[in-house]
Amino acid sequence: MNRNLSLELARVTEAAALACGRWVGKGDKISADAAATDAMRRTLDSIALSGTVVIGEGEMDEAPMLYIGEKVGSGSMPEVDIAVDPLEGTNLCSKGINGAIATIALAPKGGFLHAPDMYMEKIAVGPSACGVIDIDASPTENLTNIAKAKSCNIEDLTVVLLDRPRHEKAIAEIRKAGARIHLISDGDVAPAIAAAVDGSGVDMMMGIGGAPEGVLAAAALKCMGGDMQGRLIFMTQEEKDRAPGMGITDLNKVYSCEEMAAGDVFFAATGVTNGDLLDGVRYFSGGAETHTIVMRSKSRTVRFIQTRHQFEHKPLY
Ligand code: VTB
Repeated sequence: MNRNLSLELARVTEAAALACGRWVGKGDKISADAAATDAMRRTLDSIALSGTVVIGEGEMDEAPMLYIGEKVGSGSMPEVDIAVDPLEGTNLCSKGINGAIATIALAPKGGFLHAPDMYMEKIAVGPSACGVIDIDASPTENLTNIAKAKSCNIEDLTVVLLDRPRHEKAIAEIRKAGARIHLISDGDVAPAIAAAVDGSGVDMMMGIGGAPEGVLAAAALKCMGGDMQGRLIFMTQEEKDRAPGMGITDLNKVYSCEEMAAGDVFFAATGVTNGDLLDGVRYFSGGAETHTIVMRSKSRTVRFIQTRHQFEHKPLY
């Protein structure tokens, strides 16, 4: 694949972030999401690729754009699968809370695990703890192994979890083990990636969140040499019945990064609100500044891009 795709993807997430950036704190998550989705969809069509959305805004009948199966891009080669979350953390954006991002990942055809509209149990760390996590081990065991791998004490580690009753037991155990905790109200993709960035202050992200978000995080961690394991959670009989159609026979299977995002993977995310990983959109007279991370698994190059946008020269805004 053409390495220039990385920078093209940065344009896509920048456009989405700039569009929903106007909705930060306005209390309207639907309009914020629609603005991000529309901008992402339009920018994608200017890129030389033939893409199929495999992780998107929902099924065809429930999402007007970027729905699963939608074809995007200019129609020329390469043929790729696309995973998007134009606004990951719609609540965060509508309330102006830290941690909202616009994100996209791209893989060769068939590269992404298809996991629409369901939950996933996840554990994610950076390169310095690669190979020492086990989703079936207790939080204490994982923290002990991560601390050993990072040559630090458990007390030095910070774990990010979604603040949900389903995580009460894990939270209690992590506290007992001595690690620091950062509870978030939404948006577990950015902290999973932050775990792979030295100095971000995040060492591990764990817990149950969205499966599509899990696949996006896996794509990013693969590009950074981090580690992640995911297990789909089948909550209802209907979800279990859907599994064979998704090509899933073992409902308890633990997926590695590679199994969730295979092949030459590209990833980009732009901050909408500030966060551990990225700064949010900042406006100035006549324009705005965005902060983006863009990377590719083949080269493992991780770029942080600070971009100044001049609206006078960008008819879209
Ligand atoms: C999860 C998480 C996402 O929404 O999907 C969450 O992965 C929904 O969880 O990052 P609940 O059903 O427990 O509310 C996000 O936080 C935002 O899309």
